[in-house]
Amino acid sequence: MQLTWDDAAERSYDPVANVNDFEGYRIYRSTDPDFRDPKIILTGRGTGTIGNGKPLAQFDLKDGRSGFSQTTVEGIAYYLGNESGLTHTYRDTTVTNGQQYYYAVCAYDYGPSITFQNQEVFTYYPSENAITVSRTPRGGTILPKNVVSVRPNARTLGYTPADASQATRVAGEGTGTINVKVLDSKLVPDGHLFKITFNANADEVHANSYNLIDSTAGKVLFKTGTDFEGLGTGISGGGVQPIITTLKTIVIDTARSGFAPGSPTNAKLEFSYFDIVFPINLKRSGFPDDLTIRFSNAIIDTAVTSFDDPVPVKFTVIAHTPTGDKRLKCFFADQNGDSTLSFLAGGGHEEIRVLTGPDSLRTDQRYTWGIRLKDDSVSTRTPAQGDVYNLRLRRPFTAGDVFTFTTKGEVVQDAKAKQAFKEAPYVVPNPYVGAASFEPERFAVSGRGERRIEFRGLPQNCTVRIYTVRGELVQTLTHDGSTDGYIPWDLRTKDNLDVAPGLYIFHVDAGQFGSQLGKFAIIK
Ligand SMILES: [Ca+2]
Ligand SMILES: [Ca+2]
Repeated sequence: MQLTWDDAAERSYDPVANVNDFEGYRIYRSTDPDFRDPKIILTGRGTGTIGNGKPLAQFDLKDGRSGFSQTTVEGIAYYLGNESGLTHTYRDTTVTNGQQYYYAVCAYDYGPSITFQNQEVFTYYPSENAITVSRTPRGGTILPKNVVSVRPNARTLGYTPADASQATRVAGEGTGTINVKVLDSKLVPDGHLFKITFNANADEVHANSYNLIDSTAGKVLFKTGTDFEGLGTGISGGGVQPIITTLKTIVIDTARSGFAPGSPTNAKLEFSYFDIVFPINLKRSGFPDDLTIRFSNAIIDTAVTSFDDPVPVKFTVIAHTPTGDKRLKCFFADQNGDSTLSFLAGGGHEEIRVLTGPDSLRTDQRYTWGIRLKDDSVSTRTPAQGDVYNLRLRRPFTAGDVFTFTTKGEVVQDAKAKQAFKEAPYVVPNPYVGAASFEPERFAVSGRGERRIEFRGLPQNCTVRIYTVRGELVQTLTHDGSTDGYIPWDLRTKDNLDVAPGLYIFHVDAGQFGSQLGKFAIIK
C-alpha cells in the first residue's frame, strides 16, 4: 500500500500563537473506520484512550525539536518524533490482500508557547489533526480528506501499471539526476508531457524548490518540491514523483579544467574558494562563472595589492558570464617583482585572488578564488606567453534548468489477460471455515455481520456463476470492469439466503478469453 500526501500542512500557521508550528506527520492504520486498532495509549491513570493512538509511522521535521513534549495531558506527554525528517509518501508492506484498511495522515504541531514581556506564560500541548470518519445509518462511511479506505488486492489479469519515461534535459546546465517514479498508477494520465522546472532567487546558486507541470493539461501540479537529495521524500503530482539529486553547491569540474591544449607550461594550478567572505551559494557578478586565465610575457593587466595600490601583471582573468565575457579584477601580492605568479625560493606561494561581486565593496570582502601554482619543482615552467588556463565549474540545478518526460497510463492488455486466464482463477479463503480474516466488523446489523469470500485471478468484465454439486445455480456475480482482479461474494444466494455448508462449483465466463471451472468448500 502506497500513501502519498501534499505539503499544505507545512505552511500552516497557528491562529492563536501566530507562528508556523508545524512539526510532523503521523500515519495511522486501522481495519475499522473508527480507528480503534491504534487506540492503545491510555491516560496516566489508565482510564480511556488518549489522542489518535499509536501511529504506524511518524515523520518529524528536522528543526531541533524532538522527544517528549514538556506539557502533559493526564500524565501523558506527546511524542514529537526523532528528527527523522519529513516525507510525503509511505509504503506499508505489512498488509493482507483482501482486508479493508483505513489510513489516516495527521499533521501535528510542537505546541507553541505564549510569551508576554519575554516570559513564557503558557505552553500548548501539541495538537494533531483529528480522524473524523462519520458513519451513515446503513454502515457506509464518509471519509475526511486525511483518511482513505483501501482494500489491497491483485489487479485484473493483463493489468499493466502506468509508466513514466526517463527525464531528459531541455535547457540549463545544472549537474544532477532526475528519476521519475510512479506512485499512484491510476492517477497517471496517458500520453502526457510533463515538465520539471526550478525556482531560485536572483542571488541563489542553488534552486530553493522545483515545480512539476503537466504540460499537456496545462496544469501546475506543485511548486514546492524540496527533496534535492534523491531521498524519495518529495511530493508527487499526477501519480508521479520526481526524484531529484543535485550538487549541494558549486564544485570545480576537474576533468574539464586545466591548461588548454598547446599551452607550453607543465605547471598545474590549484584553486581554493574563500568561503569566509561570500557564501559559496551566493550568486553575484563573476560567480559562479567559468574563468579563463591568460598568461603573457608582457604586462597585460593591472591588479591591486595592499592598500589597493595598482600593480602591473602579466596575466588577466576573464569570466564567461551568461551575458558575455567580463574581465575580473584581482588582488595580487607580487613578492619577487616579476609581475606574474611564481614559485618563491624557500617554498612560499604567491596567490592571485580573483574578486567578484559589486565594485562598491572593499577588496578584501570580494575575494572569491585563490589561485596558486601546484606541485612546484625545479623543472616546472612558470606560466607565461601562450599559456591559457580554463576553470570550469559544475553547478546545482537552478532556475533555467528544464527537464521533460512523458507518461503512459495504466492499461489492461488483452493478449496478456488471455494468456494469464489459462491459470485457473481461485477462491480465498478455501475452504471457508466459519469466517474469513478480512471480513469487516459488525456495524448496524444484527446477526453475525457480513461474510465475504473472494474469487481472484480474474480478467475484467467476466461473470462468475456458482453452482451446487448437483448443478443448481446459487448465485451469479459480475466483475465491475475496474482493474481489481477479484469479485467478492457475501455468501448469499440469488434468493438472498445464507448459503448452506458444502462443496460448490464455480464457472468463470470470460467471453473471448474462454471459461474456467473451479471448486470451493464452505464449512460451518
Ligand atoms: Ca523535530
Ligand atoms: Ca611573482
